[in-house]
Amino acid sequence: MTNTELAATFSKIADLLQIKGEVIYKILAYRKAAESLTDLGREARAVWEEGGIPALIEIPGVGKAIAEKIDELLTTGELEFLNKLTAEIPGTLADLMPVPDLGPKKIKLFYDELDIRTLDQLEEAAQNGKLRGLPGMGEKSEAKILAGIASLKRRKETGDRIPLERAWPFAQEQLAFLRGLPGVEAVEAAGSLRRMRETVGDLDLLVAASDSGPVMEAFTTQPGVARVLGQGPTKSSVEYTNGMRAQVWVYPPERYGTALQYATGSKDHSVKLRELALDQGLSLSEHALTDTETEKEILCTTEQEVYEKLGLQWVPPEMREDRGEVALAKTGKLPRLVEIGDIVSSLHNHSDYSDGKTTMREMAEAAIARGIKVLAITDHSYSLGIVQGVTAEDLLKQREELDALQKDLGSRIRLLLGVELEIRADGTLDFEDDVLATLDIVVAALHVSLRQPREQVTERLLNAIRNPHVDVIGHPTGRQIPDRDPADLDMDAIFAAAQEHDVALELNANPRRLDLKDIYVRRAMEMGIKLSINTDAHHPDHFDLLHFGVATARRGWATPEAVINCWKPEKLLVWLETRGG
Ligand code: DGT
Ligand code: CA
Repeated sequence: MTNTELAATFSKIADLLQIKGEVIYKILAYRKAAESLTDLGREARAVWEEGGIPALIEIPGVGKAIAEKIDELLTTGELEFLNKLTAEIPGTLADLMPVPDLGPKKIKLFYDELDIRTLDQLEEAAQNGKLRGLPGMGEKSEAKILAGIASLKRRKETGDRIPLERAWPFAQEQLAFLRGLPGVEAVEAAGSLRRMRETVGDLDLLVAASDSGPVMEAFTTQPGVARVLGQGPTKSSVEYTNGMRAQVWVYPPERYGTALQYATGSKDHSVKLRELALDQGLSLSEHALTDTETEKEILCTTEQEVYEKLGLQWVPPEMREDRGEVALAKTGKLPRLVEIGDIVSSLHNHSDYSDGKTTMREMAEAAIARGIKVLAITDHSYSLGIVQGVTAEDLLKQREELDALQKDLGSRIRLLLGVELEIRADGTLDFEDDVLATLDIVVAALHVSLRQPREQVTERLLNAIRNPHVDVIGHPTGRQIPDRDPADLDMDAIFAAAQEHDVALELNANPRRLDLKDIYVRRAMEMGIKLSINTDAHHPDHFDLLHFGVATARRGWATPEAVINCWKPEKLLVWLETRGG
């Protein structure tokens, strides 16, 4: 059982307990455990295999009761507790929980009175006017439930959470729209988008304006809004026709700092801040810091002031996930995170020698225009059937062309010839060592047979890591957001091998990949493993995706020292050379 499956089990338990009417703290414990398992940088199974129940209890959000349940699930694949629960109430009722405007009490009522167990049954009953006769229900609430089901279906089409790849550009449009409204003094994305999570539930848009009314009016009536979920003086929510949702928060400029801090979250990060504030006799809210004795308000125009008043370093939004950042900010010891301006090398790119859209020259010129100092061209090797990949012979020709291009471009950029080396289904590599030895850089990657059993797919990657010519492992887990799951890799083994052989792991900046993901970046940092942030550009425009990779790296607390793309070119070249490939 994977962490995702364990988390899904605990979420389901939480939903069912809530429908049953269980006390809230029990429900929250299951939810917290589900969240924590989802965010865990390693498989709970590995933790359990190493140290059993006591080791599981060390996982944040996992207490003794939950640890015992994980133990049972991992041992038997089943959970007696859940079996008993679903004997009392149907497990499918949990599927109704995400319907907007429908709570656990109503779900229970419909089940008790009308034996409604599934979403389809609920929709049919509402369409046929069967709900309106029940206590507390009427035509209006029935229509609301139908609208809720329609909205859920719309959201199912877009996926439950919106990939950053879609949310980010759309948010930029919305920010531009808000910025253009009269009376608006500042606009910023907040919420999970500002923290640059790989998916977002909804957009949070923060506006500084003295008069909120006209902003709210313009926001909720703009074209593209399918329905208004709520409208108030400080906060309004809408659902767009594209299925996304957004809330806009409008605060007067003098309260913008506290509002931005609040709306950015994460909730858990802010809870820590509020505890700290209380220790200092202050209460922190979205409106102000308030002295709890005198009730005097301290207004903060900027977010920096909020952190400063609490005696903290300003915490970069990407770190605000309650993963230890508040304690570090207190002692002034936050790491200096990698920034986009630190990156001088781009080490995984394609040209028309494989599936890239342009020539090496066009890629080089686009790279120069973006201030890149070292550009590696790493076309796919031949066995990847879907693209026309390079053979050993092609590489000779490519080298000649690249040499000529280098002469032409002179010191404006340093060009490297590499390859994105296919790790075949049987674990062998596309080129023999003598061919690899002629290349400046080798990025090895999996593209085929990602669904092999764990041992087999892990062994393929380990074999590549052990090859002395391989410098970087490209998009290590092979996942794609939202619909391609990562290969079932033993990440403990991958990290250990990367550390031992000093191979860099890629953080592929394409927002569809973001692979390694944040929690794995964090582990790589802890283990002293080098990271390589690359856009995997197949077109000059793709260089502009770099910021997604940098943000994900920052979510994993990556420092410029750990990212080989930030190194001085001389240092990078020496590292590549001494690695033998
Ligand atoms: P999402 O939309 O699910 O990707 O995640 P967020 O983090 O954007 O969360 P969302 O949209 O529910 O709420 C936006 C922000 O509002 C969140 O980051 C922090 C703040 N917030 C929401 N609920 C609470 C709360 O109960 N307590 C505190 N302190 N802040 C909250
Ligand atoms: Ca949000």
